[in-house]
Amino acid sequence: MSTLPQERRVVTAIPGPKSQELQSRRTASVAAGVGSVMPVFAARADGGIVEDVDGNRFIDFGSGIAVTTVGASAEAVVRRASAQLADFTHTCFMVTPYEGYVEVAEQLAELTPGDHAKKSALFNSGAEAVENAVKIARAYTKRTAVVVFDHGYHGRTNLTMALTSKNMPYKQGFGPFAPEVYRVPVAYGYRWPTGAENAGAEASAQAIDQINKQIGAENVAAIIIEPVLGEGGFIEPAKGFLPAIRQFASDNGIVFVADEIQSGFCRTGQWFACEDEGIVPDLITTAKGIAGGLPLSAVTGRAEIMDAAHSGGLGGTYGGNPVACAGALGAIETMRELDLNAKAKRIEEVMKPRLTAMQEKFDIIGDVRGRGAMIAIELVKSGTKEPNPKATAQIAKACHAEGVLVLTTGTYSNVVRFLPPLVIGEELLTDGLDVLEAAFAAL
Ligand code: PLZ
Repeated sequence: MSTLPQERRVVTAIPGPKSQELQSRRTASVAAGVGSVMPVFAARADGGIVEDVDGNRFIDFGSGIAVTTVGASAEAVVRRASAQLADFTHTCFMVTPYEGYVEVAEQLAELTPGDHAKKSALFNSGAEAVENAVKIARAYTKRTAVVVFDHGYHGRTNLTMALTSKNMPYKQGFGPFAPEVYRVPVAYGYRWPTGAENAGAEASAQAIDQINKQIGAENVAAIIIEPVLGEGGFIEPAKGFLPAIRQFASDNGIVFVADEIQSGFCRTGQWFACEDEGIVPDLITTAKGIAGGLPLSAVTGRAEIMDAAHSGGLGGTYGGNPVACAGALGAIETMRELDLNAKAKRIEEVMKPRLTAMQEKFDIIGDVRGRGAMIAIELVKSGTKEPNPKATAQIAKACHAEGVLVLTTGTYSNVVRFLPPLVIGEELLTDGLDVLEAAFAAL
């Protein structure tokens, strides 16, 4: 860890003068389509703190959208990536391979669920991993259809926009989208019409019925699901839903793909979130937390499926870049050494009771959910389940002004999500929750 003090500190208005100056340069030179949650510019980040150019220190409840699980300047990541930078930055794995790529594939085989033979292919972004999972599943099954779920998010490229459910801001005006993508219901317990206790059985039956009736199971190459739906609002599919869908895929020769890009690598207190219901996916997509902030993603899965794509059919200039691979090996080393799965569970133990107590006090908190360090509250209008995106934006803004970096999410933009780095100190967690509670009290 660097020397960045682990304490919240607000010394200017938010944004401060230096950030404002950078913001005007940004507005003149950066495309308007690229947004930012907060108009403050980062100077340093480490542990549970992001420091801006004006010297404000924010408690990090976002981890750069679930990426800096080990912190944003973890010692092992910096050490290994720096050493690799000095040796060589790039050769292209498709030209002259290098050991780091192979080592990451070996680690993925060991850490992902299931003890079958596994292989991996590495890429740069989450969306690219998901696209490649589809390519591999199609090559293996010689089928074309892909099934995804309500509230699912899989990326911003053309195929992954098609896989993503929410129109604004991800898809509006950017079509036409890739064909042969079909969307079916997911067991969103809090909003399931007949109640959370029925959601698992009813939603899986509906999803399977739609696949059979509208697509034909024999035409489906892949079913892709996030074991905890991230951008959809931290929806944990109700109990029984994932096993039923997994079983249906097995029974029909469909490749079951777990998109663990947001939920993977210790985030939920397991190496992968699908372990909680004993799910063993055929393919798993990972990114984000895998490499301590460096751009890396992977598709890992059953060797016979992974080998179905012909030689030369998968790749890309930068896929599995050596510096990113070194970062991944450093991040995985840190996760093991600091037992970050246990840390994630501890974060849940600290956050959930506080949030549940807030729910009792503030009736606009309709639901508290998630596990490990992937926790969220869903905001509604008092006495209803009507989404409350306005209060959600107000709460986030109030937290930002007090030095707590929170993110929002959800199909209805009414969810405040908490994704702290797993190395965050407990005092910062508690301080951040105090600020959140004060924001609700002031609303
Ligand atoms: N699959 C499950 O969560 C990325 C997106 C933020 P990329 N989620 C954050 C935004 O607004 O762009 C994500 C994910 C799941 C795929 C992706 C895509 O990963 O690395 O952003 O391409």
